[in-house]
Amino acid sequence: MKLLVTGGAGFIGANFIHYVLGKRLEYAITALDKLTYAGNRQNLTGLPEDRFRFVEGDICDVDAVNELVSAADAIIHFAAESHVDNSLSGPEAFIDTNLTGTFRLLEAARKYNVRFHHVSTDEVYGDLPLDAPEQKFSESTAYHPSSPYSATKAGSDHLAYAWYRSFGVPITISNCSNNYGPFQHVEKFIPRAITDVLLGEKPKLYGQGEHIRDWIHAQDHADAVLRVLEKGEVGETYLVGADGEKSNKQVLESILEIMGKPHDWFQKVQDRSGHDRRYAIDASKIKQELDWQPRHDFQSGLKATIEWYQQNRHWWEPHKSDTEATYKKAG
Ligand code: NAD
Ligand code: TDX
Repeated sequence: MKLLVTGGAGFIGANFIHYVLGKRLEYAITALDKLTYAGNRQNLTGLPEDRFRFVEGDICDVDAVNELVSAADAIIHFAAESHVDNSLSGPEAFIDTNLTGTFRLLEAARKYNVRFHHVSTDEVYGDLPLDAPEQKFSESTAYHPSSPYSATKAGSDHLAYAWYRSFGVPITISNCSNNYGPFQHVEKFIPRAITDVLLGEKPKLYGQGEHIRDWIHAQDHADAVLRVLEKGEVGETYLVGADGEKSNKQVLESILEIMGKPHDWFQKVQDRSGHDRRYAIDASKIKQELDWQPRHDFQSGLKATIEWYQQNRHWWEPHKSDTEATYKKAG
């Protein structure tokens, strides 16, 4: 099985490649990645040379995409501009990569009749109220994205489905909740907070910290994507989550406790514009139909993630000051 993995040098793409090459000895992977600020070639070291190849390139580049897709059995499409805050300060790159890039890949999949798995997010459904814990997103929830990031991801989901219905491209889609784990860029909440504490800075909580995210370890997400690729039904969407709902304040308190700081050792900062209140996934379909289960529990996964950032300062330290400068510039 020859996979083309887009965005393989990013957080979840890299976790997926390590997971699959370790678990499936009959698989070979080519990673296509533009190496934007979010991509890091170091995420893909130590992989078997006879089964892994890295290509630096853009998913919007028709020739590069056609050449790679024609040689693949399946595309796993992770590449995206992925950070909500960046989409508020500069949405254009999100249109280019998330919409035009997905379109280019789908056209190549159509031309060469290649299986296409589209990796998406629960943010396409908008948000849920804080005071209705019984409400969760499911495959039948209406799309209602709120940020430029989630709007472009929603658009890319619609393109994938349309290429199935209109042209018969064999697609599947997965919409996952918030991931954590090794290799996550320091712009995101959990790594930003961990690395702040490691540098002796108080971590930042947006608003009052009452917003809720549904956390899943990136390796559990990787396992779900592999399951959908191998057992999923073409044309179907699968929601992926691990029943990991926590408020941002609870997450921060757990990080501070594990790192030996007082539970109120954080600073409240200006809230995100249009901040989604709560995400929560009902993952019954993938559990029942594809026999998938998450394996990591949040507390031990968080502890291991903190240890990874403690042990890999060389990986994140060069990017920390640029990231904080970007936040400062955006206000
Ligand atoms: P990331 O930002 O860490 O990685 C994205 C990767 O895509 C980077 O390596 C980057 O260089 C590459 N890339 C960007 N533009 C490209 C282009 N034009 N051509 C080729 N490569 C390009 O993102 P992530 O957190 O790993 O997310 C991966 C995917 O999973 C995204 O599609 C995202 O929407 C989705 N997702 C993420 C989460 C999460 O919690 N992080 C949750 C659900 C779904
Ligand atoms: O410093 C911070 N302080 C803070 O309170 C940062 C960076 C974030 N936050 C809050 C905002 C969110 O409520 O923490 C929560 C998580 O923020 P992010 O890590 O930016 O993630 P989120 O906006 O929820 O989106 C993530 O999950 C869904 C990924 O970035 C997306 O790619 C994915 O689709």
